[in-house]
Amino acid sequence: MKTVLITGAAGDVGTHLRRELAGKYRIRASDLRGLKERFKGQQFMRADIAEFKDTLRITRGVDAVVHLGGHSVEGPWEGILSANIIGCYNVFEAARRNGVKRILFPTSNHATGFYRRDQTIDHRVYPRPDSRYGVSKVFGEALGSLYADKYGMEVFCMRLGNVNPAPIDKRRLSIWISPRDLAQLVTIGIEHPEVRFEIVYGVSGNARSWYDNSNAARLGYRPQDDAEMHAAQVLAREKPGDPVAEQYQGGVFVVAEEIPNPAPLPGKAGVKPRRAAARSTSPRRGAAKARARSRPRRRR
Ligand code: 15L
Repeated sequence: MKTVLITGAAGDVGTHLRRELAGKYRIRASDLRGLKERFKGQQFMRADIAEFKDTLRITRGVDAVVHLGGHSVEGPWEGILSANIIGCYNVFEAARRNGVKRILFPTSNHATGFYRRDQTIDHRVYPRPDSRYGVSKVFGEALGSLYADKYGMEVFCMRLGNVNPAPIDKRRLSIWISPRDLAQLVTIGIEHPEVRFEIVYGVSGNARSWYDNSNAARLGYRPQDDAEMHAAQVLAREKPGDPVAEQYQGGVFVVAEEIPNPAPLPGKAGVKPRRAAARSTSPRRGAAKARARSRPRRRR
């Protein structure tokens, strides 16, 4: 049985994945925080991925890494720099030094969030991040590409939508992925013999998808779920959103400076969403500027 390290294992996505993969792999779960839910036979190692010596310790002796750890939403640059840039580099470099070939990098729909909702994009489009968080995910994809080309590592990037038992709003009807579909995609990422460097979209087989996910299909992905079965319920409770955010695949990430952290550290309250305008001295001018900034000049 393969040993798989999951970083960020205490978060929502990590917990869904550990539940789905229990018994299938020898899981080494790692996080800065303790695990709220534990599954039989899964080992826990506390680690701060911003510390290189920690990443060297947790990547020793594993067959594959699923690197979920990091800041999972838009927020202050300092946090993103340390968790998603330095932390991501540490995990790749530590894996390389420990001879771990296969890395699954859960990137995000926010790496391409500034594509419009009337566009269908595939894995070959130029990244259009919608946030500093999105930029950090593009960094991870680029780092994966470097480590594949330069060091022969096998890197599987999954641009995840929203992992949840059910879609929570209209935007998520297009980007939802069920925990069991995520587990199927992760299993392909661990097992497929021909992974060198791949980008796929981590979404279920949603009728409203914005993605041409043929690269995932080529590798054998056959999603079992479709958000459409929840559509009537979701749309019935949908409230009108920000008109700018509504145009783009990334939604509120295209206008917000901070998004509440869905999984704040213990003792730290999640931040309230903050619009770009909140940083300006003149709220009205700030709002106009933020809107102008959030409108891309070109359409790809
Ligand atoms: C993400 O990349 C985040 O990690 C997750 O918390 C959700 O906000 C998701 O995107 C989304 O777009 O719904």
